[in-house]
Amino acid sequence: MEKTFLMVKPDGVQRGVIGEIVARFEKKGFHLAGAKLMSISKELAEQHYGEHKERPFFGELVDFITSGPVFAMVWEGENVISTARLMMGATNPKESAPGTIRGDFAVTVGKNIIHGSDSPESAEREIGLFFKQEELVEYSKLISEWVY
Ligand code: DAT
Ligand code: MG
Repeated sequence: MEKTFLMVKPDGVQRGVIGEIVARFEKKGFHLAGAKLMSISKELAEQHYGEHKERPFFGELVDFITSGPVFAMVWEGENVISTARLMMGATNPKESAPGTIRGDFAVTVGKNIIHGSDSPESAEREIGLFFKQEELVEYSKLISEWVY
């Protein structure tokens, strides 16, 4: 089954919306494969956001993502990568639709609450950066029969 990497950013942790965000993916029918509250080192932040290293906001982005704990997660499900991006909403909260996570909880692009992988390649890379194999749990739930 497809997996994606999602992360409640430091602003989401400080604002107390970890539970609401987890609840949205649970209620949708996706399957939680791993999760942890953690701090991100500067090195990990620079690797994670490597694709943006030439952008003018790169320094700010690294400072922000290392400014407090994050809640890192791996979720599983059919089309979970693209569906999670839809549930997150547009990168800039001024364009994210109400009903999406960023549309409901965020105001500015610098503090947009959640990260989600944007492709199968980035999901694999980001899961590998943040989680050891033994931190991902394989288990089944009877409810899956009512989702698929
Ligand atoms: P996304 O997080 O939706 O995948 P992205 O990969 O383009 O968006 O950018 C990563 C993060 O960088 C984004 O969540 C917030 C920040 N960011 C993007 N564009 C920005 C901008 N123009 N000014 C400031 N921060 C920006
Ligand atoms: Mg991105």
